[in-house]
Amino acid sequence: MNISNKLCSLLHTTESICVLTGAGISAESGVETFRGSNGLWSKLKPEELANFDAFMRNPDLVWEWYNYQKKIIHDVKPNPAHYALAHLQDLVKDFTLITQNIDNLHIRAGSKNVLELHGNIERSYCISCGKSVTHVEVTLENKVPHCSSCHGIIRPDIVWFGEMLPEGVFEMATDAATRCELFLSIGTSAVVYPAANLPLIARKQGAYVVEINMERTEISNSVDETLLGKAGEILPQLVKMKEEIKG
Ligand code: BJW
Ligand code: ZN
Repeated sequence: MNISNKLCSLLHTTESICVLTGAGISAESGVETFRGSNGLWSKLKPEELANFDAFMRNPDLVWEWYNYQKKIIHDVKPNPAHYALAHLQDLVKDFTLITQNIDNLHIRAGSKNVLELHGNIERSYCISCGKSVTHVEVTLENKVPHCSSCHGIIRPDIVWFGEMLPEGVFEMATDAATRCELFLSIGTSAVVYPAANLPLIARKQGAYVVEINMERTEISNSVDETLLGKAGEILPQLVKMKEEIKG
């Protein structure tokens, strides 16, 4: 792995790291990414699934899709990139992990206080009374689950296009991006806002911003360093370097 002297010396000294992850970090676990030639959305149109109007038009179809996704996610395991980040949280005083992923794999790997910008497929809530539900029974005959309190329709706790991010979460993410010394943007195409603003906010506030991705992205020209390759190979090496420094 080729890293700059600047990144090497920052790894030595920094006690403040903020990380943003996207679908690419889970690719090596077997979860498909969204964009790109083999991404989920090369086969499915996001506008038919990933917005509230689409859900209200055809909740059966949307639930069928998320149940299928849930099963895939349930059957996969965190990969070395998830575990490396879970370990990194113990090596610095100020560590924040922000994810756009809904797959719960960071938490399963042992990461704590994860800021989930786009929700979590393990949770659902009632669109009428807001009650949150952790386990929904969805049968084939009755695909749309209903609330046990008010009989309203239950929806997955996932942030679709045009929806606000969970209250307070983006603010905490912005705070962490603003105060960190090193910001890592990992496995995200950086095209979805407001998440894509976080690396830019961090850089504006003086952080050193490093991107880890298989290919260059929308923000490659705006970051300090791009490490091209698999997150599952690069991250364990970076974290090992930090660990060795700590002794
Ligand atoms: C690897 C790898 C390996 C592969 N190692 N790397 C016009 C301009 C600007 C903004 C907007 C606009 N029109 C609308 C908006 C706002 C909109 C938006 O950003 N749209 C853009 C797409 C244009 N944003 C919103 O609507 C957000 N809300 C909002 O703004 O609220 C305020 C508001 C409210 C009301 C009105 C107006 C404003 C909400 C966004 C919610 C996003 N939700 C989704 C869908 C979830 C549904 C589902 O899961 O099924 O979340 S979209 C989808 O994209 C998902 C992801 O979290 C998100 C980001 O994708 P990500 O993670 O970057 O994945 P990919 O696939 O794109 O990239 C993977 C990368 O990994 C690639 O680069 C690979 O190379 C790399 N990779 N293997 C390392 N092994
Ligand atoms: Zn209800």
